[in-house]
Amino acid sequence: MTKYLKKCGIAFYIGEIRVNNELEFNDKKAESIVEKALNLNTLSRVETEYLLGLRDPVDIEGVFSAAKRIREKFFGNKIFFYGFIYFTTYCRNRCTFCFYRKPNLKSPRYRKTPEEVIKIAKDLEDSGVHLIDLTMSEDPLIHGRQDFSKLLDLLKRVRNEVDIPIMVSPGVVPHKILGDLSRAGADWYACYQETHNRDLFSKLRIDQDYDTRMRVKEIAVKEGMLIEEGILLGVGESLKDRAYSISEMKKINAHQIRAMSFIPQIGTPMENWRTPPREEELLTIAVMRLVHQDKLIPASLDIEGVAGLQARLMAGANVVTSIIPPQGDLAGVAQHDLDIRIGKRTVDGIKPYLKELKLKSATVKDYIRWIEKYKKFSPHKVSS
Ligand code: SAM
Ligand code: MD0
Ligand code: SF4
Repeated sequence: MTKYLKKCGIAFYIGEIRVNNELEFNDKKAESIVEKALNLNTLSRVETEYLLGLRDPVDIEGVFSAAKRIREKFFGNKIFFYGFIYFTTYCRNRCTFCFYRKPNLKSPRYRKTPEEVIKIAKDLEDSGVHLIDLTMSEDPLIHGRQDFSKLLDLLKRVRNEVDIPIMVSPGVVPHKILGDLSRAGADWYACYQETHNRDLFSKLRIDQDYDTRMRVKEIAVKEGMLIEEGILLGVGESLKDRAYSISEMKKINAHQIRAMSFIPQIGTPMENWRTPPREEELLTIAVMRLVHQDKLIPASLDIEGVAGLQARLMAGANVVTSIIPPQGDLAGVAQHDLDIRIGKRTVDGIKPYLKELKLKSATVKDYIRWIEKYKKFSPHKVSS
């Protein structure tokens, strides 16, 4: 990534794009749309698509600068960190983009014991993360048998052992289980649609139902959890599709929204696809910030590792996700081993990159305050 992000005085270069605090535009229409967002007005889908289509580095730089200003307005210079625990990689599904799809013999398969997960969660908490993300593939031992007791027991045990919020990313679960997850201590339910184009969805998430995957997020909110929604970039979607997704995320009131570049995976039907230009992910993050101003937007370490972190933060992201301890023998999703073994996907590994941008870690209290503002009911108490 240093190939396209070079530090140079106070400005940064991403490809040809200079990132600083100037709000300069060649395109007057883009400028007026960005001003509308800076004045806290909601952008239409057409305006969102217009910004996503910008290609002049000067205009893109202007959008990044505006996104950074908006992040500062709502979050100051504080960034949140998420620890990632992918605790079972066995999956019953066949998503075409995913390394862990059932028929793939090339992906590492493992199931971590509850004791292993608890140890990793505690270590992550000690290292300074603000949240533990318990992620699983749709493991046939759980989803296949529709027996979620293992997941609920694990969640309860982790809840008892750590004092920071918890996200679960278990795939689609029955509605009744969402209430159980909430009561067992899950603050967040993450479930990414990948796209809001139904035709494309059916090509990506083979034999899965679009409406079921949307509805489960609605129920999760009713059950008191915050929700994360996300899209993949470079999987055959148009700019219109991306803009539509950004508006659908607003419609469901997602509290955290993400865009991740598709990374081709060996042994899958999409292994020969190209990964999209990174500039597109950065512009999508920035436009998401303009539209979803006060929400959480990840800079995932799972796409380019630490090398891609600063560019995503400069585009307006405010959460570093996919922090993985080196000792746990754990995998990432899109980059199953990038930077993990060498200990760079850790809180200590990323802090210097934040410091260079004059950003810093939020406190756990800051984070809990944020989620309490949006949660219907919360077990977390912040004194003072
Ligand atoms: N199995 C659960 C599910 O599908 O909802 C949760 C984990 S799933 C592995 C998490 C997310 O990783 C997917 O929703 C997708 O957005 C992302 N992902 C998977 N494969 C990817 C790839 N090749 N490139 C980029 N992102 C990917
Ligand atoms: C990430 N690999 O944050 C993780 C994952 C699941 N909730 C998150 C996609 O990039
Ligand atoms: Fe399984 Fe999730 Fe991968 Fe789909 S994205 S194959 S559900 S792990």
